[in-house]
Amino acid sequence: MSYSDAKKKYAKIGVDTEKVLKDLAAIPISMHCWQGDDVGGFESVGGASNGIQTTGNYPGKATTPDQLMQDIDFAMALIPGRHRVNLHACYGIHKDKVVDRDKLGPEQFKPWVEWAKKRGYGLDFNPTFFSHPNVVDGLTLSSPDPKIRAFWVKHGIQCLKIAEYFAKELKSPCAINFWAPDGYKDEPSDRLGPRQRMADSLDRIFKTKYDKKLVVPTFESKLFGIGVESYTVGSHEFVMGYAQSRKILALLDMGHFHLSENVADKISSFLMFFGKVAFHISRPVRWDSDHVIRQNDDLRAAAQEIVRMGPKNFIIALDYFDASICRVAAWVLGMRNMQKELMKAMLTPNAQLKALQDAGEFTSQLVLQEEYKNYPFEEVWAEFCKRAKVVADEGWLKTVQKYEKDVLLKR
Ligand code: RNT
Ligand code: ZN
Repeated sequence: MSYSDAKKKYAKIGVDTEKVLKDLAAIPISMHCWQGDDVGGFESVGGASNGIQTTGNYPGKATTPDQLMQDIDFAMALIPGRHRVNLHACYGIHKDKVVDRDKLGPEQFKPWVEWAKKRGYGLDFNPTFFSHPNVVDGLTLSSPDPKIRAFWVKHGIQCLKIAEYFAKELKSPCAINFWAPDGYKDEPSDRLGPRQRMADSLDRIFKTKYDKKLVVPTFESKLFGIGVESYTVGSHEFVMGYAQSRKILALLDMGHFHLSENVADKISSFLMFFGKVAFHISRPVRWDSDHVIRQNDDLRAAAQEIVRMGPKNFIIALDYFDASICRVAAWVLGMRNMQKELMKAMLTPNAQLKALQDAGEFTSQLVLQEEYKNYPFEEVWAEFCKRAKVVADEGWLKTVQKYEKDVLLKR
């Protein structure tokens, strides 16, 4: 079947494929720099710790800023559309001495901004509340030690400044996501105190002046972590309550809920009460394992909700890190999978299905939901890639494998 045949078939069910091609091209996805080096960053050679865990030892990872930028560029060239890059504070670029987290500023991120400007990427940001000796007894913003809290508060404040710098320089609002690993391995005797301290620390951070049009803070919840099995300070309820009352956005990470929970179902409620939804698209396998996202039912359901409620109301960021496979391939596959699921959702006559739901026509709804899954998506995807001048099929893997042989394995 050709694209024009597919276009006709979709037109019969009221779907305008040309509009889909245009709309999908306008959805930026924030690609996480940390898939490139197992959340290592450039401060020490120690790797990720304090609630972040990667598994695998695949060769070729980026160990310098130039390598990481080069790998991101390589991946982006195989992904249709224009996208954003999501940086973490631990990816600051330091001259001779590493500047500690409480003193970071635009200076350490200048090369990233220059690079992003040249390439046309927007930048998003994250303070790094892990992989640092000031994570004491697993706590940062909620530590009972005021000095530890002060250190992390200062870090948060500096990060807001960096986010504002990104947004101003690149003329594009910067989403800055706050996630802290704070929690306890075993049952605490005081569940309230750490939460009060975390709320107070965050209040001190957000008291800083920042341009609310340019800097968009989001706050991410989590159910548990390895070594933090019994209690997380930033639980779902805590984050919802804090974000709602302070008028910032809450962020949903697909790996941060009980595995039987339907994360997609949460989106409509978030949208109603926050106006916008921030997302970490991830794939938990038995736990918050951060596997590369697949075209599975969870991703499909999330993409459907995003499309039904209008992609403009979402901040879509990827968050996974697999160190057991080629890291560049992991980026390309995940980004394309996200786009494919968004496209599938856009190619669905959502208004028609909604009307069937409202009319109580559940048989037709079920049958059509299933039958539409087999419409010629592939041709529309191929057309999308053709117009974006990237390979539509698995041919991109060979390109990555050549890059791996010529560049990655020589590191
Ligand atoms: C951790 C959170 C958090 C991190 C990144 C690196 O469980 O998902 O978003 O993955 O900040
Ligand atoms: Zn996350």
